[in-house]
Amino acid sequence: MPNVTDQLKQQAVDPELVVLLETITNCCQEIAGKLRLGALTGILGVTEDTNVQGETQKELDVIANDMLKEALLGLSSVAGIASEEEDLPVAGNANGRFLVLFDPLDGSSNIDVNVSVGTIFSVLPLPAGKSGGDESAYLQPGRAQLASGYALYGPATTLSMTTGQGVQQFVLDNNGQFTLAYEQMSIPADTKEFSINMSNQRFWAPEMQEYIADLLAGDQGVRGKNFNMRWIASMVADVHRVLTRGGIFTYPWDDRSPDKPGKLRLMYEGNPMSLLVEQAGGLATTCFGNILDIQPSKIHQRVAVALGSKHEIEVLLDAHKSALDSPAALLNR
Ligand code: P6P
Repeated sequence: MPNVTDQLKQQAVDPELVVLLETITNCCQEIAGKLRLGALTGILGVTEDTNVQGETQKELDVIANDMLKEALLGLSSVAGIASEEEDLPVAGNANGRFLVLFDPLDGSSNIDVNVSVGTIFSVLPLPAGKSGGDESAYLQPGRAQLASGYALYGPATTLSMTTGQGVQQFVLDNNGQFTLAYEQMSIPADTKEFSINMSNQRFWAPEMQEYIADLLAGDQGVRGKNFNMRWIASMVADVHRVLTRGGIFTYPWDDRSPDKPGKLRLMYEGNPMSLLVEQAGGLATTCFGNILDIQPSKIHQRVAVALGSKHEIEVLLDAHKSALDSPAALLNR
């Protein structure tokens, strides 16, 4: 079966983009190796204590960040990178053509309890006249992405990726190769499974409270069918389940911080995942409009997210159509 390089070449992807995506894939393979050893690596946790070697203990997500940053900035094609772990973008090669954004280890609070975490990445073109050290170069709508994907470090380490020709899923095999497992991932249009952090229920907008209440009412309510719920609290794992068997994943606006659109980040969580979901036949919305159409204003800006099975997202959008002038809607334009 083909590996990532074979698949990208078969899709006639730009050769320099192939090398860039291979570089990310190789980093994900190294990150998987570190995670697999768990506490034995001596680099888990979130403390600044010294580890067994007497070195200052760094968070694993900082280590993953530094690995991706060093590898990508070493490519002549990369004009710059932006990361959840970096306050500002980091300029790369002055003649580079690509900008790479990533969340090096999403869900890292789950590492200490051995729950799946992931690496999320997004590739944008460098706009003419801009440099990779200039934040404004990155502020492009998600629809401009050339590629996006994630590695999921779970019972298997998988890599799901799109270059605009559907979503391919690869599995890390015993030879250290990501081997193609699914050529076209497809999200079922209907679902009976929703994914939300129910502990925030009292903070949601009324429209979201009503939409979720209808799911909970099951076949006794207006939906006329029962639903199941999942919440892994690791976006990569929850989105992977949606890509694999359908469902709706949502982290909506809530009034704990009314001036924030949502918890998740647009540029390196919302946009890359939304491109994958749309490429797999699903929908990705803020509850008020397509995530991929948002014109970003800040590199670390947040966004409300609801993504997954097309027909279920349409029910959610219908539930929100009377709230288009609400605080949540105005913040998520
Ligand atoms: P909560 C992980 O910290 C993360 O950014 C996403 O991966 C995940 O979906 C969400 O936050 C979980 O948030 O509030 O349920 O802990």
